[in-house]
Formats: sequence, structure tokens, C-alpha cells
Amino acid sequence: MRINESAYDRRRLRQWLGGEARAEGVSRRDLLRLAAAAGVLTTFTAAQPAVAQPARAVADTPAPPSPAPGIVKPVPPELFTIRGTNAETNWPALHGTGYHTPIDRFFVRNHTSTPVLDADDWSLKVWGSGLRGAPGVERAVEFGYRDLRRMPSVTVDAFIECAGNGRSYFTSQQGDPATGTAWTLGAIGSARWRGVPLSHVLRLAGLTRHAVDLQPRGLDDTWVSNGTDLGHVRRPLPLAKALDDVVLAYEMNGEPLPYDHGHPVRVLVPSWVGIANIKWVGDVEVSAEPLYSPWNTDFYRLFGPGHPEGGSAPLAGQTVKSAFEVAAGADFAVGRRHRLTGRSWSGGGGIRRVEVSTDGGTTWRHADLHDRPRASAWSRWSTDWHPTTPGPTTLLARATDTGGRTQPSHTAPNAQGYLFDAVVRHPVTVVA
Ligand SMILES: Nc1nc2c(c(=O)[nH]1)N[C@H]1C(S)=C(S)[C@@H](COP(=O)(O)O)O[C@H]1N2
Ligand SMILES: [Mo]
Repeated sequence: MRINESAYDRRRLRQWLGGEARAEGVSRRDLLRLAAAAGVLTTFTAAQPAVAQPARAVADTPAPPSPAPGIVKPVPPELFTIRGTNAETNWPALHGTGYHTPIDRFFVRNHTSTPVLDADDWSLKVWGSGLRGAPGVERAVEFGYRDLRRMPSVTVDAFIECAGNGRSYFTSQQGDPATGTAWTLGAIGSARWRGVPLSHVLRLAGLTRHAVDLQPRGLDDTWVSNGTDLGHVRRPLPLAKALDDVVLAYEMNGEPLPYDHGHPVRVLVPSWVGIANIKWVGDVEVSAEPLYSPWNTDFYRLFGPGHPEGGSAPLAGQTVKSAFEVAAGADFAVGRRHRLTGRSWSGGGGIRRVEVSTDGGTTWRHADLHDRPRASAWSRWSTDWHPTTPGPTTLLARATDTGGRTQPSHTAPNAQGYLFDAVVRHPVTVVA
């Protein structure tokens, strides 16, 4: 099911203007800017030019005092590259690992640090004006870990990918600097998740037809950005997506959810940007009024020239990408046959075709796909290469999804460097 966040966002902004939406932690000026950008408030920019400022440049993560502070699992340099509070998977470490990313090499993206929570002490509070309840009484229902474990479960294969995955290529490949964590392509993992459909829990909690937005919130520390405490990591989710395929996940690759990935329970929002997948979820607000947080206003929209002034709609689905399971700068012996392997994925459907070039984009051939196209998950592929001339060359992989979307050669830049989908140029050397 395709959800139109853009249309919904305009409606949500109109409601905010009418005093019918709440926006804790978001400034009135930022919302006015968004409303103007969405065309909901047409006179605003003209009337108050001072507010039509460029998007604030906000880094994902401040510089770290030490490598990977706050990550519980080992993050050895063979498997990960540490970037601030985050650990990026090294693509060569996925070679031969099978369909699911092993937990020992699944990337970690933490705004602060991993809280070590005990499932027995944990509960999920579902609350808010979108639930049935007596007038004047707070509507709230709590579910324990065991309650969730006893409910009917679903098992889904899905990737989680940071919206900023590939961000560094805006700078290195296009000369368009972007703020935020300088990921290469390793801010993605694809796992088998098991849990309870969020729709099931919502119905038990007394969901009414008045509910429009949900907001899951993490139990990790509040996040301070540029000296402002923005509160706990939280991001509104439209009810339509929540009822579609969202899961409260408690298992990853057949094991209890690891600490770093949200133990005991995280939200899984298939195909959407990583930030939607709230880890260590402690409560879900179910609201009859639209909701905002800094994670759907100041962050996770496209800002800058070429985008609506004041920002795009909140980011929802991921774009198409491909990666080789090969180190950047790797050597390949001339005159021998090499098997190049990689994976491609898209938020817009399964992967239908992957083309590979080993000569910098002059000639292309079809790679062999090893997995049938599956929405919200990736496909492995390979192709043989028999280089005959020594010297440097560039590998490229270009995927097309079942929705017909092909990776472009250039991505329109945006200030915070989200959704890089261009074909990545992968330098290697053929050696005698
Ligand atoms: N509570 C909480 N949830 C969170 C985050 C966080 O810092 N805190 N980071 C988000 C972001 S930006 C991403 S990309 C994914 C990363 O999930 P992973 O660390 O399991 O790979 O989790 C999301 N959920
Ligand atoms: Mo992310």
C-alpha cells in the first residue's frame, strides 16, 4: 500500500494552522515555514521574508569523545567503521553472509547511547486522544513483554536503512557538501524480524476512528542538538502506515532483539526511512490530532535549492540503491576470473534488474539476481569479471525496482544529505 505523506502533510499543516494539531518541541516559526512551503499558507513568505531563511544545518551527531561510545556489542574494525555514536557496516564483511545481515555486523545508529533494558521491567504504554475512553479520564493501556509474546506474531524480512545512507557521496562524487554523519553505503541491514502487528495492539488498546497520528517514543536518553534538548527520540507516523505493515518487533534473526537494536521491543516500519523504526519503544501516543516532533519538521525533510522553500514533505519511503561487497580501492589480479557480488534494495518495491559496469560506465551487463524481488527487503546479485588490462578502473551497479524506478547518475542535493540514490562509483585497481 502506498501512503501519500505529502498530501497528508498538507492536511496536517492546515489542521495545525486551525489550532487542531500539537507540536511540542517544535517552534511556531518552523511550522509556519513548513506551511508556507507546502502551499498551505501562501501569503506567509511574502509577508514575513525574514523567516524564509535557509534550512538550519544540523549535524546528525556531534563529534565523539571516543570510538563507538554507548554501543554494547563489539564493533571490531574488520566489521564496522565508527562514525560518532554510530557504527557503519563494512560492505566487504557481508560477502558470503547469506540473506540476512548477521547481528554481529548490523549497523548501529544511536542518537545517544544504547540503554540496557530488562524485558521483565519493561512495558509499553499506549495512550492518547485517539483511544476509546471515558471523558476526562486519561486513555492509556499498558502491555508487558509477556503480553506481547502471547499475542499472534508475524515474521517479516525487512531492511532498516538510515535516511542518510550514502550521504558522503553527495560530497565526494557530486561536490555537494551535506551536514550529518558521513556514511558510505553501510547504514543498512536486512534482517528477519518477529513481533506483533502494531494494528493488533492498537485495536486491543481501543483505537477509535478519530485517530490520525501515532507517535512511538524511545526510552534512550533525550537528544541534545546544538545546545537544545529535543526530548526523547520520537517521530509521528500516519495511522494509515501504522495499520498497514508496522510491527512491534521483539526478535531479530531468531534471537531476542539485541540491546543495540532496541531490546526489548522496537518499531519496524518496512520500506520507510530508518528513523521511523523507533528502538527501545516505551510508549506510543495515539492522537486524534496531528502530531509533530523535530524528527518530522527540522529533520527528515529535503531542504535547500531545488526543494520547496522551507522543506519537502516528511521523508517516508526509501529510494533505490546498490552496493558491492568489495572494499573501496580493492586490487583484482589481471587475466583471472573474479566473481563480483553485491546487493540492491528499494523502498518502492522489490529489485527487478541490476546492471553492472566494470569500465567506469562505458559498457553495462546484467548481473545474475539470486533472490526474487521482495518489497522492503534486498536482493543479492553477482557477475563474473575477467579483467584483461592492468590499471585503475571503476565498478558501478545500477538497480531497477518493480515499480520501474532506476538509480540515476546524479541525486538532487539537499542540505542534510538524505536519500542519496545515484549510482555509486566504486574505485578498484587491476594489478599485473
Ligand atoms: N529510540 C531510538 N530509536 C531510533 C534511533 C535512536 O537513536 N533512538 N535511531 C533511528 C535511526 S536514525 C535509525 S537509522 C535506526 C537505526 O537502527 P539500528 O541501530 O538498529 O540499525 O534506528 C532509529 N531508531
Ligand atoms: Mo537514521
